[in-house]
Amino acid sequence: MTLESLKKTPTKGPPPRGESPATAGGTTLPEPPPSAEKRLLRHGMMPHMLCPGCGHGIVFEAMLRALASRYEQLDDVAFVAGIGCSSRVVGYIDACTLHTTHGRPLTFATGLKLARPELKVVVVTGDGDGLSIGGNHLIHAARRNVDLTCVLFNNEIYGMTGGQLAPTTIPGAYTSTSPQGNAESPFDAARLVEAAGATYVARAQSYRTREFEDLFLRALDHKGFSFVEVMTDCTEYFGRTNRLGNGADLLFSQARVEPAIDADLAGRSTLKEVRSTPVRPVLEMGVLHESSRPTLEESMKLSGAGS
Ligand SMILES: Cc1ncc(C[n+]2csc(CCOP(=O)(O)OP(=O)(O)O)c2C)c(N)n1
Ligand code: SF4
Ligand SMILES: [Mg+2]
Repeated sequence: MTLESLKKTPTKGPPPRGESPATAGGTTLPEPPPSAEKRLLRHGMMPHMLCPGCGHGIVFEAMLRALASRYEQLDDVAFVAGIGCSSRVVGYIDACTLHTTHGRPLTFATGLKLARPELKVVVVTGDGDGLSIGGNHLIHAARRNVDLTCVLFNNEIYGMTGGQLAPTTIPGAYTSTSPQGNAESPFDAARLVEAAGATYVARAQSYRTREFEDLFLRALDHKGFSFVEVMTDCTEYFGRTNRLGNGADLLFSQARVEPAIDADLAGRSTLKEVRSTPVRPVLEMGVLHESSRPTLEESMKLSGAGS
């Protein structure tokens, strides 16, 4: 291969400074194809507002990857969210998105689904949005078995508003409203919605995005109220206040669900700190419940229900 031909061969990586991708090396290069998940982004909304290392970004990218594996465009999928850093991510999806009021995305989503049963409706909520102010709406959406998918980003804290105690904060954790350590017991969100009547319930971690993608796609396929709780990390408030290290350390702390990884990590300095401060519980992951019963739309005999 000659030097000349090498110059014309598109190479990976960014072009040298001052050169646009289309003219790098004095040769007109084809635009690199966007990665599948980037195709579904609203590029005009960038840069996004998530902090560096925030687990929400990892989960969001995984959501987009899963969606991109199934949809060329999201014309028939609507995303509804409440308020919070987690809820904010729907604003970055190139689809019909509703950024609603705090705790109420499931009410808007229920109305949308009843009015347009042919749409696939996905709710994105946080542990504060979905379990605290919006907890009542969550149990009733599950009870009604509305045919929609709810993804709850559980970072065990109110991230957006400065790190207050959430109903999922683990005992002993320091937050801006529990300076002596949390004295309350947390909700098990997944078991709560299962008891309320949800027909698909799963739990995943930002540490294992492929598993999350799989569980999320199965939720989209499910007829009835499907719920995916995904454990993620607020580096700025939960991580920093509890001295749990950076985003990578927090991801490792999720790995404790695996006894072999736990044993390996136990000797590492960052994890020693995890053990002396609140220890995160080892939660059951995967599909926790799956059943079948008529959806609200079917019971109401709405045309388009079940599509
Ligand atoms: C009626 C109302 N009450 C309170 C707030 C303030 N508020 C905005 S987001 C939020 C908590 C969000 O927590 P979570 O859903 O866990 O999202 P995170 O930022 O952690 O992803 C609160 C209390 C609000 N916007 N509206
Ligand atoms: S405040 Fe926490 S949850 Fe919000 S973007 Fe920053 S790290 Fe993420
Ligand atoms: Mg939260």
